[in-house]
Amino acid sequence: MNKADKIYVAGHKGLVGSAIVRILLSQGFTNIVTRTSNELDLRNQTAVAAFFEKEKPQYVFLAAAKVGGIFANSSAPADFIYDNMMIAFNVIHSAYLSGVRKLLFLGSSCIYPKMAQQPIKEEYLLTGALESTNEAYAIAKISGLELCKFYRRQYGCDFISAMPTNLYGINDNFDINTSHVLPALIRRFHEAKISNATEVVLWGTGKPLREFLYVDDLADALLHLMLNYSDEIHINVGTGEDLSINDLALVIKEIVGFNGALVYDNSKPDGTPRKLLDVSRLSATGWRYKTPLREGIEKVYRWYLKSMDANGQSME
Ligand code: GFB
Repeated sequence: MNKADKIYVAGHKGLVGSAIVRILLSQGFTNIVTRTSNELDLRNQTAVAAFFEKEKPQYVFLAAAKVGGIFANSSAPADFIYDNMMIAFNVIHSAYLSGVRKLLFLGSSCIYPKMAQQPIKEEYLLTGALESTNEAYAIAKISGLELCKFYRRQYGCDFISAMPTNLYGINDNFDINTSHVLPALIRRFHEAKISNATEVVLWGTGKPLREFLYVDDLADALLHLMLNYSDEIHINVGTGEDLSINDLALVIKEIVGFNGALVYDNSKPDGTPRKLLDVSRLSATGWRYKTPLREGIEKVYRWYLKSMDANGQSME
């Protein structure tokens, strides 16, 4: 990939897409094409085909998706399967038709079988029942991964897939209902601190284990894979370490400076008990994550304090 090659980052305003743009700019890639969802609805096949025909990008990072935490996924499954299936199929097919040199598609660790052996190897995909709370999202993402594989097999497309673990970072979604756990807890503990609340309510039991990768480390891995990896099977991207939701909450509680109690609302789902990725395939290519969890959370909280208003909305 040359510095002047045209690179389309689909989903450039999101957590992952904005991190990909940051690293491309920092590495001197100057020809980056982006479109907001108002400018280009990736669910619209005709509009996507016309965009690719006109722009003819040489490389594509497909980071656009409808994403959300366990509550968002379980409350809007039809939207999650339809939007993510249409985005994946439209972009991947148009990339093939317009002769894109290389495309990177993003899965997610939550699409592995709910009770997969831990740590999860890439080969475990499609070997067991899915986690019910995000089955819709998982089927759409699995379809995207398989599409990349079959377009490589039949048409020789250099389309690769990465499988990131749970992500966090600046420019995340902090909405109390639709966000993932880490940003949700930053907001909950912050609001509890400034309102002198005596307790913070968390969902589930706090027992599930989760692995968290700082989003700029993910972006570094994705660029590394775009430059160095070309094969059918997807690649896990994570830290190889996990912790319980309760332990995560205690770290965030301390960083934010909240001194009240933690209370668990067992009426809310725990989701899958564990989804630790086996990252040995990625490690074998020479990549390793850089940002320790505590350092990453401190970075996000500093960003949150200067960037978010009282309603958890970005002021940028
Ligand atoms: O991050 P999260 O929503 O998604 O939930 P998953 C992780 C764990 O944190 C669950 C608990 O056990 C939640 O019950 N939790 C505790 C909370 N308090 C909260 C809270 O205030 N908000 C949230 N959101 N969780 C997602 C998939 O699963 O993983 C998505 O549903 C996506 O499709 C994502 O792939 C990466 O890690 O359980």
